[in-house]
Amino acid sequence: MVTSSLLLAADALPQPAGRVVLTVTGNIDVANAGEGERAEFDLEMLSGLPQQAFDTETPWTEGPHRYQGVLLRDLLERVGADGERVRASAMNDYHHDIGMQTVVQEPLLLATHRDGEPMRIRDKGPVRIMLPVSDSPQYSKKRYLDMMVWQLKTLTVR
Ligand SMILES: Nc1nc2c(c(=O)[nH]1)N[C@H]1C(S)=C(S)[C@@H](COP(=O)(O)O)O[C@H]1N2
Ligand SMILES: [Mo]
Repeated sequence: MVTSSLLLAADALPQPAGRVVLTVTGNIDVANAGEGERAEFDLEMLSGLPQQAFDTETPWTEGPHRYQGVLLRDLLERVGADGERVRASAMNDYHHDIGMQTVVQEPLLLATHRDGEPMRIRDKGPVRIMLPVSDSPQYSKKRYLDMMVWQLKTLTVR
């Protein structure tokens, strides 16, 4: 990729000390692995980014829970992502493409904590894309439910 002023201005990413829970690849300016191809995050690095939280019910859980993490848009900004869409791929074969306009407009959260606790793989973590379903009926539509990728592993910016 061509060196841009964005790259010069961006802070380098540290190396993950713990298990890598999320990898960002594709059209990014800030990387820490694979000869500048990948940005790898452990839980502590994700927790060190600006945190957002909301309480919401979901079609899959009983009662409201508090989800906390970094907004997808803030994470993509941190790695200098530039593209039309981002592919969210899970540990299983599920993946879903989210347009960059949706990323900017909607409060898509990379939830790492539920009710203050890290989400285990069996809780559909350690990273799950969440929306505040209780805040708007639109988030219960298939278009949005499909974005709530659980056991998220990789984000690819295209
Ligand atoms: N990793 C993963 N995330 C996923 C899916 C999936 O199959 N795998 N299904 C999507 C769909 S279609 C819906 S409706 C919601 C809820 O799926 P669930 O009912 O299996 O929890 O998760 C979304 N996220
Ligand atoms: Mo679905």
